[in-house]
Amino acid sequence: MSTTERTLILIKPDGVERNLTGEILSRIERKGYTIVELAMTTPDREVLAAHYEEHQGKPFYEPLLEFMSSGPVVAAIVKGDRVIEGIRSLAGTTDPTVAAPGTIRGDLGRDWPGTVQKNLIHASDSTLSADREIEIWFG
Ligand code: RTP
Ligand code: MG
Repeated sequence: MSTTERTLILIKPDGVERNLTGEILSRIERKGYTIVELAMTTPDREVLAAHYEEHQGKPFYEPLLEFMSSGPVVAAIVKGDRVIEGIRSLAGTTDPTVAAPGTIRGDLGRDWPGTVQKNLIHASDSTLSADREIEIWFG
């Protein structure tokens, strides 16, 4: 049985603004995963509302959409063996303050008072979300 998967990653506006695009993509490539599509865009509300559908109504939803549309993001489709789980692991846990050292968020993420929005990277969390998110960002 093949375990090759595709996942959607976003380098969030804080990552692009801090010139960490190369560093983050490099970590993904060094792990052995392959970037198969790559785009830079400042997402509009419609794309973000679709992407963050599951979080609609939560207290952090509006600030999150505001932040995510505040500047360019890099979107990529990444391919590899068990890549969905693998990149979630590379990214580290949501809050960069407590994300494990060695992870993207743990090594590079900063503590922004009152929020964990600025955590550099998004990565799909299941095959279902990967398919859904790839469709949203790359059609
Ligand atoms: P992601 O979807 O971005 O990979 O991150 P995640 O699974 O680790 O986090 P999730 O719970 O899905 O939340 C999505 C994004 O919303 C922001 N967030 N802010 N309490 C808060 O202020 C809060 N909680 C979540 C983060 O940017 C998070 O990555
Ligand atoms: Mg999530």
